[in-house]
Amino acid sequence: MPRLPVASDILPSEITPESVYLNRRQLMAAGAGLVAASVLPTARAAGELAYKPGRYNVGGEEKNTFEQITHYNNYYEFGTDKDDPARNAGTLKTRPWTVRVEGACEKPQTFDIDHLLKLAPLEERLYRLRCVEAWSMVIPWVGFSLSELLKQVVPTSKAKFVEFTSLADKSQMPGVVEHVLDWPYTEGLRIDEAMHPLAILAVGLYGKVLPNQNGAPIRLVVPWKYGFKSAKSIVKIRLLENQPMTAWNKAAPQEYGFYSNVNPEVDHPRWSQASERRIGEFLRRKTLMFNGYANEVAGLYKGMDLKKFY
Ligand SMILES: Nc1nc2c(c(=O)[nH]1)N[C@H]1C(S)=C(S)[C@@H](COP(=O)(O)O)O[C@H]1N2
Ligand SMILES: [Mo]
Repeated sequence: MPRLPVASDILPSEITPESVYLNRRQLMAAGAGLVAASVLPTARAAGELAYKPGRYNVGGEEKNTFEQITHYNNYYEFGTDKDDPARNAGTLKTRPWTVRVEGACEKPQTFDIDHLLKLAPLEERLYRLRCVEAWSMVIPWVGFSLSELLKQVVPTSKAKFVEFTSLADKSQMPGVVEHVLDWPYTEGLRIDEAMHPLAILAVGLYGKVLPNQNGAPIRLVVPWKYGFKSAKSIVKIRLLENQPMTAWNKAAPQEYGFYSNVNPEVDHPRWSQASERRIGEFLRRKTLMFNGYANEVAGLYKGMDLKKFY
């Protein structure tokens, strides 16, 4: 199995030239019939994103296929079966779309999604996603660090936590009429977790615009935490002084804590977290502390009892 490239393996000549970012504008103009393919020799097909290879890629592990990543999903707003989101998420309207960022900050703002796409150069990040249900995947996301967005609103010293809210619209999301969760889906991070460069806002995968079932048009990805922390189809981000409740915390407080760091030593009350099934594989893998990102993030939890703060 070939080792996957990491940032240090990448030659400067392989990095997508700045001019290619212009293609994002082309992508957006595509709907308006304004595609000027002749302007750029490197024109991409509609729906493709311009990005550069990113940092923190996992090495030595095979990517899951596009088919697996887009047909084995958790997105309860579209149903609770793994194949429901692929079947039902076609009704999600991803334009126009805005993300409101407010709370303990100097410059609260409402960002249009097309503005967000230009906020920072898009990077591809090959990350493990470990679901709390003890399965995992390796996914090539395209996105940018969440910190890039948070910096725009200038958090104040009162900003200790960040809350993320997903869209909850019955007219587009058939699952929202079911009382599986207290809608809208919300999640939270401590501010230092949110500012960590590993935490990204993803807008694509496999070089393409994010499929609806994966949380289009913009979703959080926090690779050292269980998958449910990575809220999809985000419409609001709030900076808070106090730790927020989260949708899973409300639904089952004894099972889902605020931190939800991947930890093979702390079992879920109903099953073990020591190993996981990589989708597409037969043998189970050992679950890694912080999902394999301990070198990068363990320092955030120095001195904390991770059994207590699960
Ligand atoms: N809004 C929303 N976000 C969500 C979920 C959800 O049901 N609704 N499921 C979570 C869970 S449990 C996981 S494992 C990941 C799955 O992401 P993927 O389907 O893109 O692999 O999304 C997370 N984000
Ligand atoms: Mo999950």
